[in-house]
Amino acid sequence: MAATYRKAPPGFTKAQWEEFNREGYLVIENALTQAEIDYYLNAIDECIADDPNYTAGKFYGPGNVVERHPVFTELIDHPRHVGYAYDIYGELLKLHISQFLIRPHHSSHNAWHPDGARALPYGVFSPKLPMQIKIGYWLTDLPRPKMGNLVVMPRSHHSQYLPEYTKRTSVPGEKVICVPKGTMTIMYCGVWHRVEANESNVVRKNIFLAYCPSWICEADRIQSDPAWLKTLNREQRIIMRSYTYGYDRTKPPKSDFPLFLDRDTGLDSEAGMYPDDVSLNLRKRKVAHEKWETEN
Ligand SMILES: O=C(O)CCC(=O)C(=O)O
Ligand SMILES: [Fe+2]
Repeated sequence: MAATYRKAPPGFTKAQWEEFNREGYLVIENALTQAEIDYYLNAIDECIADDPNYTAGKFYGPGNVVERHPVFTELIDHPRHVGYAYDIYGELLKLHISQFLIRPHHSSHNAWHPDGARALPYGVFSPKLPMQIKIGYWLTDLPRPKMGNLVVMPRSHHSQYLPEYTKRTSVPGEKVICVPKGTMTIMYCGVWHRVEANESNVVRKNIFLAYCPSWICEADRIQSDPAWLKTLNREQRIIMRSYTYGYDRTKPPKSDFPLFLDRDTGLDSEAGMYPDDVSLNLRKRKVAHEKWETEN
């Protein structure tokens, strides 16, 4: 069968990777056109229209929205962002969580925390790299603080402790993310963050998609609906990692390789690393940051 595999879409530039690693987050303005913003806002409206769990004026943040609306399904492997996640998790890429968040005036909001495991954080095992990243699409203008903004503590992603953990207090050095609609953010899971109170009359709306390696547990599902999985393209289905045998998450079946071809070489593996008889699912492939490291 002729290979119909896709090349990995674009991801981090080296400068973006350095900034992301240094600061713990990245802000990319003008990632969405107005038409795309409206497209996503409309999908949120369609989801909440018949949702008994949604109450106007209250915080709402359902998970697994990729399974809920075809517009969000498209985001699983959307070429606007999936290359960034692929640059980190490579052939074992998995969707960790998909959410849209609605944060109206004076709605509940969270306190300082890092994402991921708390009692034994990911950073203990992975002090150099994020075990989870969160892509944010911002659908409403957030020009100033106190609009339900995401607040991060830059450069805190390698710290296991923050004195203000579980508190909502403002901390010197914190960065209130004030961005125009259409902005995309990428957050390192270990970075300490909280959410501002929303004292404005703007209802903050955004989408989050987190990615992780296949062997980290998913956050918003155990398995996906098999009938829904059948409607997905190959890459989307793989990225959902809806395996029935547990260890497949760690060692996915042969048919799930390659997820993508190398964006530069167009190849499914690196030449000269293994004898020909070692199959693709058993071959380690370098991810982008490993390649940059060897360049230095
Ligand atoms: O809504 C936000 O800006 C961040 C929410 C958050 O911290 C989380 O979902 O883990
Ligand atoms: Fe969080």
